Amino acid sequence: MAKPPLPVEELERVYGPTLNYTPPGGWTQSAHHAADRLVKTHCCFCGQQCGIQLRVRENEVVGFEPWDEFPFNRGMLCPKGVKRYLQGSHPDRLLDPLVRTETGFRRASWDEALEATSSGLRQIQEKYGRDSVAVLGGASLISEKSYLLGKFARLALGTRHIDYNGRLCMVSAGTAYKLALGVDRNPNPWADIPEAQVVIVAGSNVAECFPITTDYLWRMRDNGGKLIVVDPRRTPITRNADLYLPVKPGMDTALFSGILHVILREELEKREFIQNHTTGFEAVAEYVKEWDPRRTAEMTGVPPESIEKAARWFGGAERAMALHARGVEHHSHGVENVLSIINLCLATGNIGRPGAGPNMITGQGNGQGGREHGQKCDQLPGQRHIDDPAAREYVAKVWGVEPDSLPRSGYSAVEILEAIHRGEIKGLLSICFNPLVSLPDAGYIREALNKLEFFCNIDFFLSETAHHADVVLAGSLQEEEEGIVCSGEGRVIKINKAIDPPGNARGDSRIIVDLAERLGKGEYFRFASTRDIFEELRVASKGGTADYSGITWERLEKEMGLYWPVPAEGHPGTPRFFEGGHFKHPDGKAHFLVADVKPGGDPLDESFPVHLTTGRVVSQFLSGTQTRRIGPLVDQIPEPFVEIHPELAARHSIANGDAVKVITRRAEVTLPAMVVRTIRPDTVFIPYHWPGAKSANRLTHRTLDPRSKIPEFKSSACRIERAGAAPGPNGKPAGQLKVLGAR
Ligand SMILES: Nc1nc2c(c(=O)[nH]1)N[C@H]1C(S)=C(S)[C@@H](COP(=O)(O)OP(=O)(O)OC[C@H]3O[C@@H](n4cnc5c(=O)[nH]c(N)nc54)[C@H](O)[C@@H]3O)O[C@H]1N2
Ligand SMILES: Nc1nc2c(c(=O)[nH]1)N[C@H]1C(S)=C(S)[C@@H](COP(=O)(O)OP(=O)(O)OC[C@H]3O[C@@H](n4cnc5c(=O)[nH]c(N)nc54)[C@H](O)[C@@H]3O)O[C@H]1N2
Ligand code: SF4
Ligand SMILES: [Mo]
Repeated sequence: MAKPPLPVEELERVYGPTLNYTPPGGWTQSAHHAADRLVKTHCCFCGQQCGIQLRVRENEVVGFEPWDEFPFNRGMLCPKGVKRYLQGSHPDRLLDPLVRTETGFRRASWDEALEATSSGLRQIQEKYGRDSVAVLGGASLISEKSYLLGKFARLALGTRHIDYNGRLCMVSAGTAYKLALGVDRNPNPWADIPEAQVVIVAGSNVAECFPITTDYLWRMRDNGGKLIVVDPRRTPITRNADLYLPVKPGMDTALFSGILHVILREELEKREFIQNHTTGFEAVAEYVKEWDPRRTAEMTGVPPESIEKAARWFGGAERAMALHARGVEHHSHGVENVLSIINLCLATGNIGRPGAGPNMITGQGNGQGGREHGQKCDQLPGQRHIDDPAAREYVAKVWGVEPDSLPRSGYSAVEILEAIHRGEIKGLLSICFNPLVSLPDAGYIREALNKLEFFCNIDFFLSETAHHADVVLAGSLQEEEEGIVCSGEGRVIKINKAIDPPGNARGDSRIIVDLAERLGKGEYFRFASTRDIFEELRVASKGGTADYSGITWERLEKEMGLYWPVPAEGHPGTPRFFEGGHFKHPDGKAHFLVADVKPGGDPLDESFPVHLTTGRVVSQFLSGTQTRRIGPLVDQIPEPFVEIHPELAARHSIANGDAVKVITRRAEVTLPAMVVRTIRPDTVFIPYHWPGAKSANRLTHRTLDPRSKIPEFKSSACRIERAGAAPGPNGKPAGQLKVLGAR
């Protein structure tokens, strides 16, 4: 029985004006409201987790103030952090549970909505078996909630299938670090960055996505260090870079193999380190032999001189770092790409010291913590593997169940949607995830959502995905429940509660606990507060890789965070990993692993001769559910666009602002052209924060990295056509699209 999404007009009838809302008196007014108190906490958006003080009056967040003492950002914030406080009082905020009717949603009581959810899920399981229901979580959730959700899936539902939206984000990096170094955590604290003599930034638009990291990079350069940027686009930080390597999308492994080739040819490697602390070097050295600068240049589009210069700088430095984000990781060979960066650092002994090491830049607010305590399909708390007998035994004991009763590992996020599409999974509970906008091949994802027999979504706004739900449960914003997250540095920090959920909205954790009760498993979920959940998480993580047992909320507040592992209460925490060359594999060594250059899953051909890559802009966050509702952020960049190099534009008679049709093997999307010299002439770029007809993910494909299961968001094959001079956003000609200085 296919169920169409409910029409938006119906939602507007229930929830008043939506995306065009302006608060009475304008957007800045509430910043001037008098506040009763200030609450020290962290930004709800990216993995930098800047410290911020929320200004609170009664039960409303009315503004913010910088928190100058928090060491990571020292009061600095980006546009999203500054405006985040405007979400809570938005008229779209879900204040009641909603239940689907023939024509739209209607408000329901909690009793009715929770009963409909528990019976909806139970009936499907009774009919089709336990694994016919899946759970999707998210890495914006505090760790207490993600721990709770993992336990809920395994104990209350007994399903194998739980995964989370971090599957779209950090998993290629996490998989590669685990394979090479034995642990999935960022090795260096950010305070190390200014100490480096050379920093490579690969596949990260740091200025727009991690604005505070820009400050660390500039301090590195002020200290005399050199910045190398690897990206098909000259992103804003590239303006001050010492060397820019304009890599072709998907070709990072070739590029890093070429750089390592030159380092070995010129004998810049650190033999003693390799000898004493690593395995597998010879195979990697043999592999990169064929990647001489000429061949590398042909494959990557990076000039041979630049490859040699990068190699000499990196290989010649005492202390060098390589920071990478989704540009290298969002590929069907994302794990190889990251391994090639780790190999470079290992060969030059750049790891385990201040200013030296490979580092992943974490994306989501709790991108690191969200992948440690059990909401991944293969994981139990403490970064333990769910199929490891000792891990099963330990966690089962903490939970008071038999090890055999714990399900085994299940499908990852995209695989869950595929199983829904083929009818194997029929019921879904999803929280903090907007797959319709964020997963690749949106047309296919929509078909899958329409096939669900029962779907419950927990969110504080009605996301595009929630339009497909049978029940929407009004959950909580980050500032409405207290708990912990782990920032990109590996620093566990405290999120403080500023207000109660407004209206009849409820804390996410309470909702999940209530559902467990109604599913007859309440005895395992006797949590009166998120503090109770945290105390159990500490015990459940004890002895695991991500050991939080020595962390207390009091210590986090007093010490402004602690880097895990913290295996005992007196333990100082672990800001830097691998000091003295001690790695986390049983043999204590780092493992060189051959990173083989592989083609992408959607290859170019005559009909689709241009690379399409996707990503972000500074003023929007992820699928945009939150930031598309914040007026000043919308004004900054109102609409998506296609970045096109003037040469490619000229070939298709496209002028800046013209409507351009971008066509892939799956769909076509028409957007205004932004003609810029800052992108490779063989590549176009679209930011992905918008839904519907403007959604970049209608164009992308579902090929996954076989090991990390990450989708290949960064490389699809497309062609472009001029579709006329179209009017742009707000009725202005698209040519007047407001752009960032860099473009
Ligand atoms: N403003 C803003 N900030 C955010 C977010 C947001 O939505 N908005 N999201 C947060 C999250 S969850 C994440 S994951 C991060 C993402 O942070 P980033 O990874 O920095 O951002 P992206 O825009 O996805 O992609 C980064 C860069 O990869 C480049 N790229 C594309 N293909 C390739 C390739 O094959 N090789 C290389 N080397 N580069 C390539 C793109 O041109 C782009 O400049 O940002 C976090 N911060
Ligand atoms: N084409 C393309 N697609 C991409 C990417 C790309 O670069 N290109 N990047 C990918 C990456 S890196 C990421 S991280 C994903 C993100 O993918 P999504 O899962 O779509 O991320 P969000 O937009 O954060 O969606 C989360 C939903 O959870 C809600 N939410 C946020 N916090 C909470 C909370 O505390 N409680 C509850 N109950 N709800 C909450 C928000 O309102 C939102 O509706 O997108 C991926 N998709
Ligand atoms: S850099 Fe990230 S954490 Fe800091 S204010 Fe901006 S979005 Fe928030
Ligand atoms: Mo992400």
